[in-house]
Amino acid sequence: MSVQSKKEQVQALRERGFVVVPGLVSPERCEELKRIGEAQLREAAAPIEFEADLRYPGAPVSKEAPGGHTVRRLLDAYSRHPRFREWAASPEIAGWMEVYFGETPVLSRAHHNCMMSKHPAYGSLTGWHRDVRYWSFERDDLVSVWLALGPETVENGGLWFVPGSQQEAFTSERFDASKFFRADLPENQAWIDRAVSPTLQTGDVVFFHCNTLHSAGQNQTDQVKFSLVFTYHGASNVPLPGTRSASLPEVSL
Ligand SMILES: O=C(O)CCC(=O)C(=O)O
Repeated sequence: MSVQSKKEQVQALRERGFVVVPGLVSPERCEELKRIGEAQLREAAAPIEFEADLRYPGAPVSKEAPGGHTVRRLLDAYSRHPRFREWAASPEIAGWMEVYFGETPVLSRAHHNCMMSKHPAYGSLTGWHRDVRYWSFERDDLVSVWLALGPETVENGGLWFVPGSQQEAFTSERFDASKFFRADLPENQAWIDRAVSPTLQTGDVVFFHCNTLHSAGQNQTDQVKFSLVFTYHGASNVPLPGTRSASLPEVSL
């Protein structure tokens, strides 16, 4: 398979709503990032989002229930460790985002900005959604970068994406009260039927648009899955004042 140029990758993202760039990060660097994540998981270093906070299907019903302290996200990865920060603001990511946005890229610390951990027991599944559902910017044009720190497959709860869904103007009735895309509607099911789950190897990166419908299953293996995830927007697309999106200082690349 021929290697796509950055411009081709950006074009693929525009057309399909996501693009996988294989082997962008070396196995050694991934191993180091994963080890930091494992250590921080052991220390349960705050800020943390627990599975029991969200209670998606498969999650413990409360922090007091068995598995109640299963971590879903080590939050504010940017501030957690210099190695996380280096990746988030690395020249390869800054360069990629500049090609996409055509202006100075900015890292949002209010969204994603986390080490995702999906645990074999008590790790939940995430229904169909658009990330932008709770985000507030002048324009719905943000891109997230998902770095796989180990293999990601359907078995261990890898991501599913609906190609082309980022361009569709779905009305609000197509989503439930929590803004999940309703799988019970036949017209939605027709979209969901097109979903694909790209298998990721260690060091592969998925770039995906904030409007792309995606979901992920539970982890059916016996290993915790780690992924480092950051979100970017163009400098002119500012977070709306007073919203959660504007709640943390941003990082201009
Ligand atoms: O890994 C998962 O369960 C899905 C994560 C996701 O889609 C999200 O955080 O927006």
